[in-house]
Amino acid sequence: MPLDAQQKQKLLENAKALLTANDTGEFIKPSTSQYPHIWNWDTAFIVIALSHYDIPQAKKEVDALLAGQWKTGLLPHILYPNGASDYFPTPDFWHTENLENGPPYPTSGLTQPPVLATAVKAIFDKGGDKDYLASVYPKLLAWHRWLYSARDPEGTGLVSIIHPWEAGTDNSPRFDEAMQNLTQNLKPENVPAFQRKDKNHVNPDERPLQEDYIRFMYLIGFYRERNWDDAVLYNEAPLLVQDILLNSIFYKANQDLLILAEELGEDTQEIQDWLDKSKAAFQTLWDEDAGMFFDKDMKQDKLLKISSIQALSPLMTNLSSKAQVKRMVAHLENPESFGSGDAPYMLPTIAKDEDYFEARRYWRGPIWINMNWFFWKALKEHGYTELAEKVKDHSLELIHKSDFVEYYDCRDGSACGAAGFSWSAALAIDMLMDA
Ligand code: 9WN
Repeated sequence: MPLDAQQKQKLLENAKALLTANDTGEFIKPSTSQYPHIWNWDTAFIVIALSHYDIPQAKKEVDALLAGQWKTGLLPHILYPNGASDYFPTPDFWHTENLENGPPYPTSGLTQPPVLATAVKAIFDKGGDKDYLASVYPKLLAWHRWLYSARDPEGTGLVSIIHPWEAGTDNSPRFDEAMQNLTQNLKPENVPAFQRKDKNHVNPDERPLQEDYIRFMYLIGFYRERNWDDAVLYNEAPLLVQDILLNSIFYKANQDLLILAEELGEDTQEIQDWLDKSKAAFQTLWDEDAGMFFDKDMKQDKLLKISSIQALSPLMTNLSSKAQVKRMVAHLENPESFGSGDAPYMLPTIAKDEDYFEARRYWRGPIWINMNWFFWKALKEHGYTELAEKVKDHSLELIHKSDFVEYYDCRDGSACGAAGFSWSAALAIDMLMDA
């Protein structure tokens, strides 16, 4: 049942209160206990919410994130401006502190989906502050340039991830095959010693498995031994995947960056070229039989055919044909896979009829509010108003029922993962305040 006006009002107040409660003074953290540092795309989602009601704070969050940018242009996935905590990996685990072209203070050496340009555009759309825009634009451009130079040096038009954490959907079955291949010959002495802390805060059945963590840490060990050198990493990375979600988000971000460049009177040719090339390259990921786009394992030159919600993420852009849009929307409506059926809530991150589906384990099935938010917006853009409203209503109902948690069980809407999760609150705010 969709929420009534009073329930929506209360939800909005609670969502704003959660962001305030998660404010450390320096930055708003992703969750009350599990994630006490800055995460890249989490901040962007928080900024989108703040752009509706607190522009100064929105700018402060953007600036806090950009303060961790590397000299190379890399905008890292985790920033530790507040030092170590009980989160693992700790700042020193990455060995990024003494790099010549590295960050101003310890950060991770990986990146995350580039939502930030879209968040900055949300700020600009509300206030039209050109001086502020001029101060952040070069940093956004530097990050986007880095994504192409470091993660697509061959000029395919699509960037590759070198660690599942860069996709933001860590243990998704989308990466199972590539992760298994990379570690076939993995020797224990090649895995840095580590102690997980994530299971102190969250039920282990809802977190990645130990074998996933061993692979995550193996990759970090591999890269830190190579001093996070971009060229070496791309050439030697044991994992190299053209990630469909990151590339869709990047395409959208470049469209937004282009609008911002025009506002500033900057030359837009470089960005336009990125968009043209990327649009053409996306078609290499389309699978006509499945009616969706798939990630590509660059090591095996092979599409990774998993029926995931991310496989439909090109919907958030205008890069697919009308026929492709129709095929993708049909998956969202299908009660057996992503639609509302025996498991009533939308949108599970892995299709319910996919062998890998696990209702409560992290990125292997549960509903994440950021994915719902992307599809709510995408469906509106493509004119599927009713379906868009349904995805929004489900998202707000889930939060009303089970609070602002990290992810939700599509069978009964129950809570999974970390409590007090900022982006669940932030994107509810955007859904509720959308004009
Ligand atoms: C590793 C902070 C982050 C999100 C990611 C989500 C999770 C971290 C973890 O939490 O990842 O980066 O420790 O599990 O997968 O998308 O940004 O909320």
